[in-house]
Amino acid sequence: MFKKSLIAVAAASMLTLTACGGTGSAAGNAGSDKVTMGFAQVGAESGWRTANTKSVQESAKTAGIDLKFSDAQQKQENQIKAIRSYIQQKVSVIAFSPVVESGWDTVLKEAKTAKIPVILTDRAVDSSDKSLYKTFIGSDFVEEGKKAGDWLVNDSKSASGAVNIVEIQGTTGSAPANDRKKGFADAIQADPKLKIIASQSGDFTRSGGKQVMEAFLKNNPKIDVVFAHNDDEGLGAIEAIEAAGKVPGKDIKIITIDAVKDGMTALSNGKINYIVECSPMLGDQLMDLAKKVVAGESVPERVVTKETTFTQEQAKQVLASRPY
Ligand code: GZL
Repeated sequence: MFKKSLIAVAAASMLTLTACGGTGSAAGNAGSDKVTMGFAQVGAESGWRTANTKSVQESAKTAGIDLKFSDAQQKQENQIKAIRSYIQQKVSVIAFSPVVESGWDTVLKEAKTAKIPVILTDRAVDSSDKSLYKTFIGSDFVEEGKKAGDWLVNDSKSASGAVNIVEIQGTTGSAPANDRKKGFADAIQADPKLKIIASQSGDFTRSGGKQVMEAFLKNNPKIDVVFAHNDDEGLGAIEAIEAAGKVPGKDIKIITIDAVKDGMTALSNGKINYIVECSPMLGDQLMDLAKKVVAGESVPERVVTKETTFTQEQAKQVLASRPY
């Protein structure tokens, strides 16, 4: 009798703990067919990230997936903590955008041991063990950097002397920063006039882009082009260029990546010269992949998002209809 009541109390306290912890449905995932997803987001550093978060949250609702969401303020240790908490909560599936490429094997092995599948979204990890995640959905960042470089090679054809480029990189160690840098550097090798004279991280933020550009302007008398790894850094660079009495888009050309509303507005106003799109609208595909993974269906190892590029003329035509 005593043993039975002890078990009953233990079970009740478990449910109470779960319920009052507000960290998930009392049933957790055991026994219910509702899919619960733990999503560990990078942060809220850019317009792209805001649009991506909105896409994930709205798509989860539409898909009937119970979403647990965390914002890591761009700190890897916070993402790892969030993933560990999702493992404790026994979610059906974990999805996250790794803020940097390295340092994930330990926590991903913990998820694997707990038999919780993981989906990488937006950014990749450099782990050699592909069994640690089911699939990676996101852009081809090398291709994005190449598109930016190819445009500059074409735009600089008629330039007579050296074309001095300054590069405002994304978050140090992140897949988009590493790969966009590589794609751009490879592409501009086509023309020896094109030289990267300075390169520094602006951490994908507008304030970071402004600070880095202020330093570039102070230390480099002749800057012809800014290659910023995202729109927000480019918009910060515009502030610094204007404060220095120069005309962005004319005295100093600007190429960015993302194509969020503020970037496209600057492009249509002639302050940015070219934008390579990087779509944040990954929510629907992510939820579809999550349901398949939880159901044990096979999914492709890699899902590359489709995206395009915009000139100033094209931005003017599409700006009003842009969803983000
Ligand atoms: C790219 C994404 C990058 C964006 C930035 O997929 O990870 O992070 O280009 C964002 O705007 O901060």
